[in-house]
Amino acid sequence: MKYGICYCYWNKNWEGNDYPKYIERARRCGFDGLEIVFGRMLYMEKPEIDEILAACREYDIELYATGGFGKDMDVAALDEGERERAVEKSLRYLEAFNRLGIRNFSGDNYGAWGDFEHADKKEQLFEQAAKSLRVIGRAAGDLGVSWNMEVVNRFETCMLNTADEAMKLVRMVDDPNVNVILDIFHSMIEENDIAAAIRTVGKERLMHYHLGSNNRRLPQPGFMPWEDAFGALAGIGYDRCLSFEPLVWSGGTVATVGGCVWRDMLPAGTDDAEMDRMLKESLAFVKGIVEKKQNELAQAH
Ligand SMILES: [Mn+2]
Repeated sequence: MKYGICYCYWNKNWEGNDYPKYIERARRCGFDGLEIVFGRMLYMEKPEIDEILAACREYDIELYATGGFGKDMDVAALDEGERERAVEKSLRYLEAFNRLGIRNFSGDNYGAWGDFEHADKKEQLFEQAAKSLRVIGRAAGDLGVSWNMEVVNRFETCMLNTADEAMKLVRMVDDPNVNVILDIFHSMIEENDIAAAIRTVGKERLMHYHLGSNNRRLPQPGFMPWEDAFGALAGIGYDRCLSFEPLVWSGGTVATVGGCVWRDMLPAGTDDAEMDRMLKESLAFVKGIVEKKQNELAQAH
């Protein structure tokens, strides 16, 4: 299993221009990957790209892209002109991912995030998205990128709220490079059974998995069904990335653009050292359950 951490754990804004520092910090905290938002990637100049690539090599960190598309990238747009422009921009992002050595893009990348204008035309949105994702999937395949559609809760999309809905769109697109990411925070809100959702997607299509507590703090003991989730992941033989996506900062774009963090989620006076200590503690907690579930499965066979 690989473990990833999102840049926004340490930053109140989704994006920055200091990724090498966090590539090193992710490794120091015991992670194998750093997840960063796709936005700026299209506009990065070569010196910055080179520094990021060098840091990834030095610290043996894999970079993952994540994020939600706005109205300007609505690949499910009912208007054909809008949809085609969104596809064209998506293809340019694939080139940007390739320049950064990114092979995995996960998020609300199948329509416009938080847009419910045409929620009553869900069938049409699916048709439009499938049309776009067939083109995107072919290009992703040429570059070896997996385009992973994130199942998110009802307050963020009207399209993919459950694993069943994601698999419906996967089948409509029918491309090996258009896949699924599940996020335990969203699953907790929408699924009847978190383990069944993992099995519905299955090993072949589940390309990434986001972790957070019920209030999007770090994974920690509490009432999240960690054992169910990690047992099901072991059961399908999932060995890709478990990526931590804590949204804990108020006062920046994480809070105001999608994350809805309206109160302090961190203990008062938390400094850099404490942030890293909490992160390492959380990683040890997750690894402990993952390994326990893998061992239980091995003994059952
Ligand atoms: Mn997520």
